[in-house]
Amino acid sequence: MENKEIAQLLAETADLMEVAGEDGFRIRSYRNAAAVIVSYPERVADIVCNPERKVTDIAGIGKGLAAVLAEICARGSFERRDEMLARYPASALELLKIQGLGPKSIALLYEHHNVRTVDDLERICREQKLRELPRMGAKLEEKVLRSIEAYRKTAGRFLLTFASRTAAELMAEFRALPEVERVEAAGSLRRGRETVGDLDILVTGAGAGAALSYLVSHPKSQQVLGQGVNKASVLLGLERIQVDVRALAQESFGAALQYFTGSKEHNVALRMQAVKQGLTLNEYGLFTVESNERVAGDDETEVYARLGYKWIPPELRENCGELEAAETDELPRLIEPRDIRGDLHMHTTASDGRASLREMAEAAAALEHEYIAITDHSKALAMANGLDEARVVAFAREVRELNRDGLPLRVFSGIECDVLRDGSMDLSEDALAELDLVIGSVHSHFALEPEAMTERFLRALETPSLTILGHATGRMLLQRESYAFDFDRVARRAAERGVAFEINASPERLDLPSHLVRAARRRGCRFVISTDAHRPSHLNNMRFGVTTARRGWLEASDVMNTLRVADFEAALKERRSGGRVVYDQRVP
Ligand code: DGT
Ligand code: CA
Ligand code: CA
Ligand code: ZN
Repeated sequence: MENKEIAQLLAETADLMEVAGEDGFRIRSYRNAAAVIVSYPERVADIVCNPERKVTDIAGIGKGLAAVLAEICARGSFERRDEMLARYPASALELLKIQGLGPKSIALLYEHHNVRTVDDLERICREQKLRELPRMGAKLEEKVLRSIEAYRKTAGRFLLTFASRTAAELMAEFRALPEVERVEAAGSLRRGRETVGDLDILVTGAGAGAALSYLVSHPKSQQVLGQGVNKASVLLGLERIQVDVRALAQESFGAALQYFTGSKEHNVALRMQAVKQGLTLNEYGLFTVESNERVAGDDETEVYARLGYKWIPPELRENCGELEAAETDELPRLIEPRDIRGDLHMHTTASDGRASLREMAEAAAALEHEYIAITDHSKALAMANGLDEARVVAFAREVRELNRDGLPLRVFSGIECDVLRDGSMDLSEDALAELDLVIGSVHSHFALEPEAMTERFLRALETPSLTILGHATGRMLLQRESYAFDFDRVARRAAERGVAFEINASPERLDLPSHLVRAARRRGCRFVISTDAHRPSHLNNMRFGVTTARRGWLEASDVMNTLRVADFEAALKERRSGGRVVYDQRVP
């Protein structure tokens, strides 16, 4: 059992105990243990099973918890959790995710109205019964209804990182089975959507049927949703992510890959084109209507070619103009991970990062970057120990010196400077001008009126030293929506000012969203793709940013950190001297 799974069992039990109004001490000790275990560097289950080791040696794990952990490792649950689940339905855990409702309110709703699910909760609010309960009111009713709406939009979806990691593990297991030939991911995962509903995996070969049996008896399978000759579906892991696996004949693999990659909208449009040409397209192949003769199927490129299209990269398959572009051979040459030569947003122990400048530089060099920018926070983020003017000036000097004495790659001095409420910068222009590069980011006052938020950005864009707008919409995937502002006005001004938009590759952000990347490109904006790493391992997230860029139709030439170090430095200098970069004329 993985640490994350153990931690989740403890945390969920603590939540249910809180609903039950139990003793706070126990609840805190479970929560504390969950936090310790989830970030513990070794597998806690291995320690529990090893007679030579004592799990109580881990700080925060006492005798009582040691017994609980032994029970979890032996049978996947523990007594306290079973008691709680006998008392409350597992769906009560879902209620805790509705913002505005605490455990006490949930207990009240359960007692008075038998509210067990989010649907129950919605009904009680609509019937205006919530307001009758002690310490609740009409305002809360409205708030809960809004929270339910937000919850439904994200419920049952997973971050792209989690989905791709889970799929990769499972696919490696399938590939290791005898007589399995091809194993490919399809669906939204293949299209690189920032969140994924379920995993769609396709398998061919004589062993494909065995892959289905393997899936339904997988140790992590929580529930089998269905098993047939050609398809099996399970809910996997404690996250209960749905996995659909299909066993296919080699001759229809290309057609199936095309069909199950979607999107649905892209497929509908493609099938209409097929019909116009006297053909039918389904997951088994492309056939003539007249004689039902197969004209394509084993290869995806051929399916597209037979319909008169160039092969379309999965990231573009959203029925947003890609078919028209593929017909006239005007698809973009999308940027690829290997085009990236540097990473321009990362933090160190100088603010809220976990590693030193040198450690980050070494990790980035190991990824074959040619350069990085160190961009710690500015002083407005006091909690993160942000830099003030004096520290910025000293830092710029330090970086100049370090570059002279043997860093593994070129380091640019930078800052992630807060854009304050009124659009002014957190640091003086004199200090900012000492640095090679300045990212302006909004980290506060998210709830401004749209007009005020737009003005805030427009004012920030006037900052002479500003190089990049960081994670411009502020969205946190599955948690927080973008704040409201007039993106188009900001993009137009950014293009005029030569300020680049960041595509923040952090899997929780992927900000800019791809549709805005595309909109900004049409306005002539430039981009950078950066990881916003707070520790060396985060530098590996670059590929998710590249995927987002691809979904926004970007080519390498749209992205500044594809430049060689000398050219990148020249571009920074040009920007500094007030010179405007001249942009290509974009095709709308
Ligand atoms: P997700 O899982 O919600 O993140 O999104 P998808 O795109 O992976 O959707 P999913 O798993 O329901 O289906 C995978 C693909 O299979 C989908 O993109 C297109 C195809 N597909 C599934 N059901 C239908 C359907 O009823 N009509 C059409 N045209 N295509 C479908
Ligand atoms: Ca899917
Ligand atoms: Ca599916
Ligand atoms: Zn930030």
